[in-house]
Amino acid sequence: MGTQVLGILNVTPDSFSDGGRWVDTEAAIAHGLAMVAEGAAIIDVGGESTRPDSDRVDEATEAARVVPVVRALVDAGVQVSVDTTRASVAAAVLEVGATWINDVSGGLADPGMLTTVARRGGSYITMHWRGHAREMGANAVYDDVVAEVARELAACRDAALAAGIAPDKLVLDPGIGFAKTAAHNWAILQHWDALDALGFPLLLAVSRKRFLGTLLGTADAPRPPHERDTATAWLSGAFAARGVWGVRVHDVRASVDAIAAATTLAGRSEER
Ligand code: PMM
Repeated sequence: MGTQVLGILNVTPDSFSDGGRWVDTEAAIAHGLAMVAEGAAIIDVGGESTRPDSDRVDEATEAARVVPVVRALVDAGVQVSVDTTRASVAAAVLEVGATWINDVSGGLADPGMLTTVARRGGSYITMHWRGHAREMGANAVYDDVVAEVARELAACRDAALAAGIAPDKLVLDPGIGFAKTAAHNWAILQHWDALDALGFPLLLAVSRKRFLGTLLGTADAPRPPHERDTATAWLSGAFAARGVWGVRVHDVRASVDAIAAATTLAGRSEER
């Protein structure tokens, strides 16, 4: 199968790049469907911002934001993922037909998460994580970021499998930007083979992230989030050409196009 595009649908007032735009349920559903029309295979719905320094929302608020959107997208025949670290939210959205749980804590934030997903037969994206938003800056300390991220992600993989999540329903993500500096992010991207060696499909999630703003901006002004889509799409294409399972992006059309061009150039397009 070719690289999947996961369209980001943040139903939050404060996400770093699209916060506030899709808080209204109807607007969120319409945006999800628009991303499907552009070629997204999965819509990743989030009700809690993971932006560095953001505060947590309570469980009821998070569920109230995402459940109606998930239900409507599922009813429309869309494959839905939900970005949550909470087992209760995972249970609620799997109940209304979500296929994927995208857990940025890799099962570490909520001790009930892995068994909840396993019991309900959910598919699971497990991400490398070192603490909630307010703590993660202080945790961006590594001797060898590639080796440590690979090792810690392998532990998440093993915990998910031990809890009973099916091997064919597991995807790994190194968590670009989570407890990582720009240099750490680039090192991980440059040494992606260390993640391929973990033996599972991988998700690339770089869309509009701060390290791209730093790369493209000036010393005192990073490029704003909405002007990071060309670099995001280029990375989608480059990683699709080397067989990445999926890319999680805001601008679906740009990545779909970049993936088509890059995989054709690399001779992989017959896999699409
Ligand atoms: N990044 C964000 C949110 N969810 N999920 C996964 N699996 N990987 C990520 O890197 C990731 C994520 C950051 O916030 P955004 O939704 O505003 O991009």
